[in-house]
Amino acid sequence: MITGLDEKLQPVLEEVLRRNAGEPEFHQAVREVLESLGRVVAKHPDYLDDALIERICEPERQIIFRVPWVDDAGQVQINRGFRVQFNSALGPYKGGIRFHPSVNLGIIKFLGFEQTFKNALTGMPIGGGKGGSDFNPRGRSDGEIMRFCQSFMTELHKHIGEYVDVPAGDIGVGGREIGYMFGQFKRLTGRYEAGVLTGKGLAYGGSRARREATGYGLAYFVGRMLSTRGAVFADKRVVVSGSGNVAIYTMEKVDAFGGKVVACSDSGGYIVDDAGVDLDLLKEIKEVRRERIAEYVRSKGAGARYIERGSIWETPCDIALPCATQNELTGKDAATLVANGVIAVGEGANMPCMPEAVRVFQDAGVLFAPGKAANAGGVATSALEMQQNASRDSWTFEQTEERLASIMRNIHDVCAATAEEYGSPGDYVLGANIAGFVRVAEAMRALGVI
Ligand code: NDP
Ligand code: 2IT
Repeated sequence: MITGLDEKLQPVLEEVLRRNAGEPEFHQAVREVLESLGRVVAKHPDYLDDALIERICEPERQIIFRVPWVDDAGQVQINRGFRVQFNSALGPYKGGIRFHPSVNLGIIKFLGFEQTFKNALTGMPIGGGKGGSDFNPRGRSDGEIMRFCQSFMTELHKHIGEYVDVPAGDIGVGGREIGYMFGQFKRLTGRYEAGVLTGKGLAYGGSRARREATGYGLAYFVGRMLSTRGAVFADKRVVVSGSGNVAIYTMEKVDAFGGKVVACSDSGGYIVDDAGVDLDLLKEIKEVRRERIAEYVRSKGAGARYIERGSIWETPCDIALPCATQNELTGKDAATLVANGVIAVGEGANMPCMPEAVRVFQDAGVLFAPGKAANAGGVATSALEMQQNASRDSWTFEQTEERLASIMRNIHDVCAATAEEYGSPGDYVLGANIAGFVRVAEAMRALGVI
């Protein structure tokens, strides 16, 4: 007997655990969604028909391949590449590519599963997928990154396309890597198929505001969530973990909303700057020089401090925004945040809060925004990039950001309304899981048993 799960969904989870052995992150993601679905099947038992939920938990296709490349010393290196095409009921598979040494099949499956519901929540015609490699980009030269990306795409190009599967960035994959991958796709296929990848540079078919979209979208979502309690970002102390794409543009929008970001991190440690993190300096260190966060304190001088390792969540704050990676915020961290008076938590990363942490926040009445709703602005703007590519158009920054803001308002309101409809007002986890599920399930049902 699995606790917290509706009796009728027990065999579904048991089967997922059995046939996906050794994939704890995938188990965690599936379990969290199934826990929310108990109320759906109680109201609409027909969702139990035709193994619909079992099919949603099984990826449509999983591709694993060898990625050989030559490093600067002339040595041959081997990595493993993945693309999991999870669900195409709503549109072509869509989701990022992650380059990080921790990548394995279970990680990519958890991300593809989450992506399916996230993409459904955007209301745009995109299915769910994810890819990546256990390649570690840290310390690699531009030439090595390029050769790796070219080798990765040499296999991946057989499986993607504007109407098939549209990858983008994620951890370790930003504008530079997307450029190298698009270049190799174009060379291999002889086609300028701009809509095959998103997150492209503005020089060759990218969308304005895509780089900013995940972080800005998170700030819009959390801002609207705060407003349900009459609160605002202005004058709040905010802690943002990570210092990559999502973290930096979250900080930029929080700043614009009048909040004060006092801490951020990378995998080596975190910095605290009570005067407010200097974003120009942070961008210079992270985006241009590609250095470690410790460098911030050396460049900034007095006032800022660096804490090697340790938990960034010990920094007292009103609002916490985890934007680094999965399971980075434990139950103990959540208890510390609650003790320090946190009022809202928003997930910029995918599944950064461990299940115990989510329970601690919800039991304490802290506003909690789950990643599949709160960080959907990135993929939503990717879909806007696909629209611009398809119509051979290019929109202004303001126009694109306005669309993003309206999509985030809509996702927030759909999650809130769904939570209310299912008897738990203010439970955004339940609202996001149910609203995402219903959209995917309805499309799958209409398409027959496929
Ligand atoms: P980046 O590679 O730009 O930045 C990642 C940041 O997180 C870096 O500061 C990195 O530190 C830190 N980090 C990564 N792995 C770990 C780890 N194992 N332990 C501690 N810190 C770590 O990635 P993104 O900003 O694009 O992605 C961050 C999160 O947001 C991920 O969960 C991603 O899936 C999610 N996301 C991204 C979207 C996007 O559009 N890019 C959209 C929606 C969600 P270091 O440099 O030391 O490794
Ligand atoms: O997790 C995510 O939503 C992303 N990494 C962005 C995916 C995309 O296709 O833009």
